[in-house]
Amino acid sequence: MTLRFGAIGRAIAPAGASTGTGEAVERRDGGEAFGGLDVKGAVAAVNSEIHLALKGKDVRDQEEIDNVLRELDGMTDKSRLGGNALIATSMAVLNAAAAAEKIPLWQYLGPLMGHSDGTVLPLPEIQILGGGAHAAGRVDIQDFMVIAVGASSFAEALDWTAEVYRAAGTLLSESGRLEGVADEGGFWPAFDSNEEGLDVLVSAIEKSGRTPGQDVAISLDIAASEFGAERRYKLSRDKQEMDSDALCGMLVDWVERYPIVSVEDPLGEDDPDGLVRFTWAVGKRVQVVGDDFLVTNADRVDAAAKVSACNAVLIKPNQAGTLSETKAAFDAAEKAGYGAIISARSGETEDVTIVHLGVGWGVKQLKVGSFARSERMGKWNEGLRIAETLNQTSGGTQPVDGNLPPRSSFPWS
Ligand code: 2PG
Ligand code: MG
Repeated sequence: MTLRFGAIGRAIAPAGASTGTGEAVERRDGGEAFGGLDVKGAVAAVNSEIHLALKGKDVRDQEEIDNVLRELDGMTDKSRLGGNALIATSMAVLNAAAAAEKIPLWQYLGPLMGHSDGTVLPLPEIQILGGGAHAAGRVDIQDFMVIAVGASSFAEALDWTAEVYRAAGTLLSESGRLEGVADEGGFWPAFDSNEEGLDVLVSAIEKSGRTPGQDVAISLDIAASEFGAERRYKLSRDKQEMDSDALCGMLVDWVERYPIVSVEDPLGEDDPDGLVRFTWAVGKRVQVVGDDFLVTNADRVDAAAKVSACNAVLIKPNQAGTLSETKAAFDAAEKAGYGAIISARSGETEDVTIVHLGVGWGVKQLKVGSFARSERMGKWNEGLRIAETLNQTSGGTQPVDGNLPPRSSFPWS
């Protein structure tokens, strides 16, 4: 996006391997080239139709521009021009607006969106082991993550997690269970059961010198839609097929026995009753996050809040298709008293816009995969740079506050 006076905004659309069916549709070319995954059609849409529709518009009016994009596409699922074409444009517009003001995007967003400058740095949620669709189903559970709930700053949370990641790598390779790294940089493990992942996390946290639950706690993305449909779930690693109640029971048991503070997509996107039951069972103690179920959609967040399905929402801009709709989903979460986590995708790029959205909008948690691979590290590093600027301004250390209480009273705490 080039403005009349020369400012430039640039953005790249990410892609997900485990997508919710309600997401904005990503437009791919199909056919032979690149296994059908080429995006020449979406790029052509940006350079022709979208270009013509936006020419002469004021980039400071993000909502107006996003409305133009939505109406131009004309489909509720954004499949005509492509959710990838729309979100890249929408983010480029915002980046151009900040560039025109010659200030970083997070700073531009603060006053514009009614947040005071950088009062919050999001608490990092970092993957240690990758599974599910990100590791060819090597374990059924998709993300085994940690959250440094006891850390007092963004930098400290990263330091602690780096040590946990290193400890997990050592534990896995020493026991012959390390096969490589998965899509988001977490270790690709050779486990005989899903629960082994939880044991490795607890051991890794301890090995790194931290107290599980108090300093560093566990967070899981079950991504249950990937191994279940119509309330039947097939856990290949455990050689078990379960109904909704049984899976719910297994996860509640894990919450009882392990220092878990957050569980994402515990049941399938087509199992709202299961999600309500799980939230009733553990929602007071842990964060229950809707990703595939809520797909960054304000209406879905409103509807979920009415029946208490989940108590937090994952915010992924490309699920919504425009930034205004992404913000609306976040606002709906705030209104409902739901937690929010701004998140990258498994198919990521060097684009760091989401980190700025997190700080600028005041989203309290940030999920961008593991502590490896530059498309991930670029985002953690951007957070560090923002934290440094804030520290210089305030003359102190900017705290992180993920609104996640630690968990205690486990045998090891
Ligand atoms: C998720 C994301 C990130 P994907 O499910 O939360 O872990 O994965 O981009 O494949 O949907
Ligand atoms: Mg998810």
